[in-house]
This record gives sequence, structure tokens and C-alpha cells, in this order.
Amino acid sequence: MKEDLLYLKEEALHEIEKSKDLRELNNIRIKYLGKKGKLTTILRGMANLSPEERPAIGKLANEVKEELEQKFFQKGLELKEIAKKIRLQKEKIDVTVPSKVILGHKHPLTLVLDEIKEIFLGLGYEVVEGPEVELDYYNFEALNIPKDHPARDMQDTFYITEEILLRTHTSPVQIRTMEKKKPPIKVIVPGRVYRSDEVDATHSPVFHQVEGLVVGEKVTMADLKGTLITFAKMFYGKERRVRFRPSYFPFTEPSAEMDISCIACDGKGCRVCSYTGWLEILGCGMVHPNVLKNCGYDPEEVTGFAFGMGIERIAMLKYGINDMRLFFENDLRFLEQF
Ligand code: 2NL
Repeated sequence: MKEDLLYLKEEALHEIEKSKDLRELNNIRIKYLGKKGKLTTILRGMANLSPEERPAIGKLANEVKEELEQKFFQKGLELKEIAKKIRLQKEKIDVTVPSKVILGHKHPLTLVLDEIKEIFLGLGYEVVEGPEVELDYYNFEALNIPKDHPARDMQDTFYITEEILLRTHTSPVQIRTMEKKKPPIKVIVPGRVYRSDEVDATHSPVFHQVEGLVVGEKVTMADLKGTLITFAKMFYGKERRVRFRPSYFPFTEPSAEMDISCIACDGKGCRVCSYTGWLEILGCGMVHPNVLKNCGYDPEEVTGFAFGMGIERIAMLKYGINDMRLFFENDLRFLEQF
């Protein structure tokens, strides 16, 4: 019986070692250690042993059983590890492979921004971006916005510290660009901006802007008008009429706002244009000499024009959307329409 036990052990160890997966291992376990397994069969023979022989054989049988259980356990761990590796290998997905079908839609704000970028890239502009958390200096001071200007009120600006804030427009990126580079400069700057406003149909504490800046020798108001009229006709259609109205911004002088003839009524007057026939689409002006000086430029040598527009407003006009909240709610019934 001793030989039988030792033989069984060797045979079992050999089979365990050779087993290739968990199912096979489990079958081997049943074959040797199961209720009707080989070990049980051998142990049944113990009834025929003399009382003197029994303890030694009993002890050996327990040792064999324990050793085999230990080996089954170890081999089980090994096979589990291998199975996991194979599974991970099989499930590996190359997320960089371009998909064949395009699912989903571009967000309307992205569509509008892409189109604006495309127009200005075609006019030789560069697209630049910059930080959303800014210094008071870049957001206000450098832009000739005096300390007592209403735009600096705590009501409008999210301050992080006395000096650090969330940018209220993308202009600080233009200031940083001018600090870094010599003219000529032709950039547009898209991005998220922040104002401490309550949410309603036309306001959100976070929205998007595109600003543009051109600086060089002999850049004039005629360049500004030609550029922005070209932009408006490319974006809204060449049948649109365009007008400039005088306005005021601390960072431009002179300043203006540009209107297009109402898209809804073609200028006849309707609810969309408050019965004026015109829609305001952007603010603009000649860069204030103080702003040029703040960036280390000589206003006698170079001049510039700048403009800014709210992307939500542009997208609302273009697609006839009457509530800005739709852009941020991510309701598929809305998004699927673009
Ligand atoms: C608006 C008006 C405007 C600018 C933005 C600008 C930037 C620099 C210097 C001078 Cl660095 N100007 N930006 C100029 C005029 C108008 O935006 O109504 N935006 C929604």
C-alpha cells in the first residue's frame, strides 16, 4: 500500500505539472482526490491492514493528500495568471486606430468655431490658445482697464486671489503673444471665458469667445473693416448687409460694433432683431496705444486692430437657437440635430 500511495503521488504530480488549463486541472483533482478518486480507492484497502500497519499508512496517506492539495493550489494560481494574460492579450484594443464609421455629432459650438477658424486660417491668421486662470495684470491692467472700471467688479469676475482670476475674455492671450513676438502679428484666439453671471437664456458663467488681433506697420481701420466685412459675408452669406456703429472699449480707440442684416427677417424687422432689422455680431476697434506700449511696442511705429465675438451668440443666430442653456445640457435630442 505504501508503494501504491507513492506511485499515486508521482503520477498525480506529473499530471498536475502537465495540465494546461483550469478545467483539465480540476479533472485531475477529481481523478485523484475526488470521492470516487484513486486516493479514496487505495484508502479503502486500509480495512485489510493490521492495526500495527495502519497508523504509518494513515499518516503517509494524509501527507500525500496534503502535498497534492498544495500542488493543485499552486498550479491553479499559475494557470489563472496565464489565463488572465491570454485574456488581456485577446482583449487588447488599439484605441489609436481610426474608426471606419463616424458616430456622433460635433457640438454646435465646435462646428461654429471650426468654421470661424477655417475662414481666418484662409486669411493667413494663426490660432493661439492660452491659460484660463490668469493674472489680473494680463486680464485687466495690460488692457488699459483702470482699477475703478465696472468690468473689474467682483460681480463680474471670479477672483481666486487678489491677483489671480478666471479670465473674463481671451485678450490676455493676445497680450502674452505680443510680449513674446515682434510684429507683424495676425492671430485668432478661441477659448473658454468666465463671468460671474446667473444662468438664463442668454447668460452663463462659462462661455466661449474668439478674439482676433492684427499688429503691424500701417495697419488701419480700413484693414479692420475689410477683414470683418469679408468674415461676415463668408460666415453668414454674401447677401448679408453689414454696418459698423461707434462703441467704447477701454482697450481700443476708436471702437465699434458690427451688425449684420437680420437673418430671420432680412432686415424688415422681427422679434429676433427686436424690430431693428440688425443683429450685433462682434465688437472691434483699433488697439489702444497704451495697450501697445504695455507690450513693449512703439505706437508710433506699429498699429493694430482687434475684435471679439461670443461663440454661443454666433451659434444661436446661425442655427436659430433661443436658449444658451441648450449648449451645456448635452441633451441628445438637441445635439443630434447638428
Ligand atoms: C466683444 C468685444 C473686443 C477686443 C475685443 C482686444 C484685445 C487686445 C487689444 C485690444 Cl489684446 N483689443 N480685444 C477688442 C475689441 C472688442 O471684444 O464684444 N467681445 C465679445
